[in-house]
Amino acid sequence: MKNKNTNKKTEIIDSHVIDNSSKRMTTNDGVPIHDNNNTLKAGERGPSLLEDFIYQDKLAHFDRERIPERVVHARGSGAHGIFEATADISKYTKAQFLEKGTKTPVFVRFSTVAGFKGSTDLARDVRGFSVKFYTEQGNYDLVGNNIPVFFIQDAMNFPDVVHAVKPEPNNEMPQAASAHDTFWDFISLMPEAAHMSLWIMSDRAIPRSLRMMEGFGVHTFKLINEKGKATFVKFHWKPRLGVHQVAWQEAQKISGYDADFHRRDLWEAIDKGNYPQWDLGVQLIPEEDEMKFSFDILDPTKLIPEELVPVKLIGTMTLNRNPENFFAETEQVAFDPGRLVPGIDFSNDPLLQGRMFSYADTQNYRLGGPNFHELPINRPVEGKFNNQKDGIGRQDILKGKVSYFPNSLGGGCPYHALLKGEKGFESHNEKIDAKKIRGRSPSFADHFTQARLFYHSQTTPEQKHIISAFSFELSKVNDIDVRRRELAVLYQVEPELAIAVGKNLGLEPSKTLDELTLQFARANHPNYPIKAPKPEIMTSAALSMATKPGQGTIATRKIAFLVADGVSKSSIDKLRIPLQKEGAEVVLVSTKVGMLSFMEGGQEEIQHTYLTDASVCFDAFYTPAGDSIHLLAQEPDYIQFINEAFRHCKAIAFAKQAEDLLRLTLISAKNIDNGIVLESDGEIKDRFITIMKGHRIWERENERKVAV
Ligand code: HDD
Repeated sequence: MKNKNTNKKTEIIDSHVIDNSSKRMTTNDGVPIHDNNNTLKAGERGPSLLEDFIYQDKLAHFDRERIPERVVHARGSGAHGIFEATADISKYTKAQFLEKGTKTPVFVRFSTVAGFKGSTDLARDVRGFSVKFYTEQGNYDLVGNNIPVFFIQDAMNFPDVVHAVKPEPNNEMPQAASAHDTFWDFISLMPEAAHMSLWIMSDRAIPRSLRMMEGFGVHTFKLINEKGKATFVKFHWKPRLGVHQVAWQEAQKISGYDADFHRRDLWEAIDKGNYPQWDLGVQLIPEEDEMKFSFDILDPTKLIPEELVPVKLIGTMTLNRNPENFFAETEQVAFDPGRLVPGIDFSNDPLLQGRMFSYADTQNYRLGGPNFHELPINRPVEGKFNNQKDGIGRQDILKGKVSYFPNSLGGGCPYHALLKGEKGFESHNEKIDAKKIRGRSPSFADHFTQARLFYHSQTTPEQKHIISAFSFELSKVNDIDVRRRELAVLYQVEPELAIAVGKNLGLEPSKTLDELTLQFARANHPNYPIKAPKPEIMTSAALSMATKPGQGTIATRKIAFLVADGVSKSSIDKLRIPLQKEGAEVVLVSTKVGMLSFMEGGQEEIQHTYLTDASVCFDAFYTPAGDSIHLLAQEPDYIQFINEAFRHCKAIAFAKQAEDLLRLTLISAKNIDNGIVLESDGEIKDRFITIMKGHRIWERENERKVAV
């Protein structure tokens, strides 16, 4: 589908789009090219000639096609959209784009952190959730993640955590994976990482879709109102499609079948007009309440439980347009949490403070110089006016002879707001009276209470997945001391968790932290371990994916109808029509591409087959009636589809006539459950939809020792 959704920002993009159709080929200088197949040679069998500027023009550009990939978050997918502010929060902020009713163009980039640019989408990893708001008062970037806390408290440790998780320097292995020695060596020595390591070992780290994950600004920021008063704020993105995951075994298989699974899903959804939406929420904390909690709100390894400060929804973001060109837009977009618009300010979170340097610095390197703001994707919608000039790749043509301030020759322009009694960005007038110190606040020293809160807030299946994930990762660690050290950390979070993981490693967890871990912790907090303050709450429903609101929809979920020639069209439509009414996507999977013949006569085109597609890429399954069932009985990949669906706790429906096929699968009378929806028990439709809304049939896991 052609990009039809336009806004002030996409108009800028569109003005740079080149359309080659019906154009004659030229060199970069616009010279028409006569022959693009042959180099210029001295004779038919002779050497090539240096004067072949057409060849040189082509190759010199090709030789420079690659730019450095992002040092982290290299793998990403982007989309354009619109943010609409829906609530009046003028009491708290003067930010123009947050004024109720204001619509602001956005560009969003989702990413994985550790893998290279070409790595799988399905890595167990944090997902980046970066939003560039092209506001009337300049660009504002909310550069967050799908996990509300971070591994480390101080930006000084950022290169270290990244080096630890990236492939090991001697052999460049493993790709896009944290299951290796260096990562767990680092994590086990940094007790502050305990909280985030639980999140990353939870299902949050393997989303079903980029459209089905939450986003968080992570740090505490400040909103500033007209009077200059500050209110602390945490930002949340709440997906309208609920928060869903894939199973780890599925993730590994999907990586083989379709390493672009998330990228494709986002692209196709937008292309089909299924525009994903998120509500923007804020947790507002009056300045006076800064020290009110049992944790420090400036510590990025802590979240503010929604039970303590509810999330107020203030706007909605809709992604409604795919990029025209991946490189020009998704690759060249330059995010920077260190640049603000009036109405928003930083807090003193030491991780956030450190980020202010890193992003602009990395863009200068990655995008080759200081003019990356002029790339179409990065240009502010109302333009930029200052005396900065020249530099590599400069595109703007500054008029006149004045490029300094103050000036009289240019009429004093561009003027700064103050001179004309207008308003520009003003930093919050915070009073600071302190001694310089290279160290950490004692209020940052409790590393386990919130990790425990997170673990205790999970449902039983979710806890099982966490145990499985730690067991998987630590089994891949070769150094036994690292395994032991991490188990000791887990014991501090929750003894049961450590014991369960330890069983899978054949180790008994130590009840006390390893000496080396203590030594590092004491370097930051000399009296470590401290007595942790009493937490306000012991569990928080908002931390579990299973109990999230908005889970009750099956819109855009993919349901495989398993067919072959001779299938009954009426049996298909009996379920296809009601599922489509719910917004779900029905995909016919057959034995071959081309035309599928129906039992009743007539045909339909098939794009998906047992050869090209895999069970793990779908959410639910239905085998309709018809003569097709004889063919399916002889199709091992069909049986594999059903067995995998069963293994991964998904809903599977059978038309009455197809129920016989069950005999060939792992599903027996003994293990049949309410996720196996049989027509012989009555109308399928309602039961199937209800089961799908629950996402998975978790009871199936109870039968197994190790979770999916
Ligand atoms: Fe970062 C990229 C998110 C801490 C340094 N970061 C980057 C991206 C996201 C985040 C989503 C990808 C942006 C894009 O799509 O282009 N980073 C976070 C979050 C953090 C965080 C949520 C903590 C709460 N980051 C962080 C620290 C530093 C950096 C402490 C350095 C001091 N991050 C970078 C970077 C990157 C980056 C090296 C790599 C590519 C880029 O900036 O543009 O500068």
